[in-house]
Amino acid sequence: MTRTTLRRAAVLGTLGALTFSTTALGHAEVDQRLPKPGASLSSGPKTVYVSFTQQIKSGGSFTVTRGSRTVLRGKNDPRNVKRIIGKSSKRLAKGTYKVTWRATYIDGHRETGSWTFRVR
Ligand SMILES: [Cu+2]
Repeated sequence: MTRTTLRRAAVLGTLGALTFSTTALGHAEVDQRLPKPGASLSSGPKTVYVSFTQQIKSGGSFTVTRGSRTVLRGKNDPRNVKRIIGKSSKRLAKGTYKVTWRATYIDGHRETGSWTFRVR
């Protein structure tokens, strides 16, 4: 490969990266979380969810943990392509909870995140 070819390849590579990052097609952001991060609730929730600004792929999940115990699991909401949801048959008891989610956006990027809330 000549020097010119290498330079041209580098320029094309940069242009490709710029085009991709400005388009950012399918890269979602967290939209809403229930309960809200840092919430202190007098009554335990039955439903926990995290929603995104765009559709996410199947295979999204979360765990809700209290100490070392997983008390609830969430998965893609069959009724909302932007949401991971978990429903408990009973209200969550008093305690501090951590929700840890993972999702794959339609551009293929995998993301994880977490938040906490409390039932007092
Ligand atoms: Cu992305």
